[in-house]
Order: sequence, then C-alpha cells, then structure tokens
Amino acid sequence: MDADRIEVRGLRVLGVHGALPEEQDRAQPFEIDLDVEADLSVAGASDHLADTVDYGAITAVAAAVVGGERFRLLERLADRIASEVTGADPRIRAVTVTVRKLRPPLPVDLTSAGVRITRARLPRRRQRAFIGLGSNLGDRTATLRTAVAALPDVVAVSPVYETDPVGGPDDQPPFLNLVVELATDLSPRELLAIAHQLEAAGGRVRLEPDGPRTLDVDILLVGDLTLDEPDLVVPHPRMFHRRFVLAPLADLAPDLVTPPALAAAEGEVRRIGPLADHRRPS
Ligand code: GSY
Repeated sequence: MDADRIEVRGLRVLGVHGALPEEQDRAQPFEIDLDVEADLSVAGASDHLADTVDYGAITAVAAAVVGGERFRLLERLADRIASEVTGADPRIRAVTVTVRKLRPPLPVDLTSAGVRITRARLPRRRQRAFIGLGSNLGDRTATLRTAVAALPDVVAVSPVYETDPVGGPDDQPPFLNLVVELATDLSPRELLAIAHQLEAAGGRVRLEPDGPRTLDVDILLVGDLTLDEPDLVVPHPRMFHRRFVLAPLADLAPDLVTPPALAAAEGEVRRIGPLADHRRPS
C-alpha cells in the first residue's frame, strides 16, 4: 500500500538561479511540486489542521527558498527546498521536490527543464554534539547557568573561561565562555531552534554585530555531520580559530583539539573553574 502524501502542484515563484552569466542578475520563473510523505490518518479522523502538515506552511517555506536564495544548479535548489521543508515539520517522513525552470534561456524552444529529488528524513541516532556558550553583558554566570540547565541531553560541561573578545568593538567587556557536550538524537536544525530559544529566554541583547551580548549559543559540532546552509553551518566555521571555543572543547574532547591548533588559535583565555562552583549563591 502506498504511503499517505500531501501533493502541492504548480507553485510559481520568481528566483535568481542559473549557471549561465545572463542568469546571474535576472529573476526567472520557477515551478515547484512537492510530494510530502506523512501519516494523514490522525487528521483524517479529527478534521483539525493542527493534526497534519499544513500545506500552506510548507509551500511558504519552499517559496522563501526559491525567492530568497541564489544557486547555480537546480539540483542545489531542490536540495535546499527538501531540507527546509523536512525541517519545517517533524511529522514529514520524506519529500519529493520537483523544480522546473520555465522557458530556460537556451537556443531551442523548450517549455521547461527540471529535476526531481526525493529526500527521506535521516533515522534518528544518538550523536556526540558540542554547543558553545558565551556572555559578556549582565550577570554572565547566572545567564550561563540558566542556559546550561535548559539544554537537553547534557553529558558534560566544561570549566568556565574568562576570555578576551575576538572581533567586534575594541572596548567591549570580557566574555565568560564554556562548551557543553550532549549525547543527543536532535538534528542540527532542532539544536539551532533550541539555541535561539535560549538566547531569547536569556533576554538576548546585542547592541551591534559582534558586539556585547547577554547570551550567544553556537552549534559547534554534531557527530560527523556537515551542513552548509545560509543560517546554519556545521562544524561551526570559525570554531577552529577561536581559543575561547577550543580551550573548553579540549577539556571535554582532547581527541578533537590538537595542542598546535589550540596554540595557533586567536584570543587570550583564563580558566576560572567549574560553572557549578563559580560564584555559587550561598
Ligand atoms: O561567537 C560567540 C560570540 N563571540 C565571542 C565569545 O563568545 N567570546 C569571545 N572571547 N569573543 C567573542 N566574539 C564573539 S562574536
């Protein structure tokens, strides 16, 4: 028996995608079809939108990728749509994305050229993940304690380091930094959503880019996964150059940080001690 699926047909969006020079600066029409595999029986019984994957929501997600990002290849565009759509709702088991470029600029009379890909959600497996936390505004220790306590699947917390700011304005105060190790089956994107929630709950204030902030939560490593998306790159692209990341990471995972890498990294750090003991309220 075929799996349940939601079908979206003929989403038309203008986007700037193509490998030819004349395609780099002009929008062209694209047509998208989505076949989303999910269990539809709950909504079939309840008649409630909340019990199913909202096709309006996933259509908006696909349209945002086509209209908001730029790629050379239709393969990459389809892959990004699949990734964003699958990430939009945990009930989606797999998605087939069809992308057609309408009337491609070729010296032939062609209605469309396109690709179709199918991407299944990866089976969940527990992985070793590392999250970096930093604070240089307000009660830094209390902010870090609250954030660490709210993280799921924590197996170890590094010592706290006081660290000189790397980047940003010259006169910003020192950071407190630490790294947390998780044993988790959460995906990088689910971890990013948690990071954003923690930053918001920590009353994140960021006065300027790379400037002082109450709380910064970075996804450093998730097993051996690699991801390169506009808002999420794993491993974290700058982690290997920053001593405020490598020093606490080396405490938890000496297998991942070589002494030369630590020595070559940027920024001075001073080890303060365990978060639990650091200025523990009496
Ligand atoms: O990427 C984290 C925010 N951040 C930090 C930080 O946490 N610690 C130090 N020492 N410098 C930083 N520069 C930035 S940006």
